[in-house]
Amino acid sequence: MKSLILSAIFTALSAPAFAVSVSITDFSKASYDAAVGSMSTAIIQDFEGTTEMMVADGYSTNVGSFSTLGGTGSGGTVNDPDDFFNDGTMLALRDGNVYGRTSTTSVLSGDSNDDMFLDSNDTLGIKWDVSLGGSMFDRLVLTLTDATDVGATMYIKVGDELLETISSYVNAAKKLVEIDFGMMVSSATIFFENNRRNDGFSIDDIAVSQVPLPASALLLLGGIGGLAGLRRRKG
Ligand SMILES: [Ca+2]
Ligand SMILES: [Ca+2]
Ligand SMILES: [Ca+2]
Ligand SMILES: [Ca+2]
Repeated sequence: MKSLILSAIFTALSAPAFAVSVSITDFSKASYDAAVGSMSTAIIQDFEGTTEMMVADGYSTNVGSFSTLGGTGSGGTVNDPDDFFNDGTMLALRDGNVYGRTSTTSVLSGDSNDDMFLDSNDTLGIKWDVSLGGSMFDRLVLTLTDATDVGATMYIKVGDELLETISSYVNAAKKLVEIDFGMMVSSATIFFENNRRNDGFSIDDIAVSQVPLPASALLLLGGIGGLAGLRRRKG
């Protein structure tokens, strides 16, 4: 009886205490603005201002770092001449139109020069270690373009939890992906995982909803400040 109760407690403790949810809808400026406009502080990464190149695993940005899920891309994406060295072993920052992948930023800004995006580069996919450098967040939005139009199935996971399986999107389909963590977190790992190589996709226009410090943390900071003041007076 006692062990039964204990195992029930352990089960309760090991089960997620919160529910992560994902929603995938068609991207438009209106749908994007509605999703991001409801964030009190949105930390943005649109890859503008970068230049075309392959990026090594752990490519670091203001919203965390990006790595390939492995597999060497060998499709036209990799083999077509472009203005940077590309052997298909890494993710790539790219511009223009790559087999249906384009920046979604130009749709939002109206500026056709906003043409950069992060490309899976025909590898098995993208792993994103989300981080705002220690700040808490509870929700995020990004655009996903040209996924699963040439036969791949994509699994979208947060940690080891499979949230969504997608397949058979049309060429160049632009989707708005919203992930709600259901609680404040300071880090999360998101996988866009293809079951095969050479069905490239891109992500762009990331917005992570930064959560303001809760009142208790502000009180704590106030306490620390108060202590420092006391020390100064003593000294
Ligand atoms: Ca190019
Ligand atoms: Ca395509
Ligand atoms: Ca962009
Ligand atoms: Ca594709």
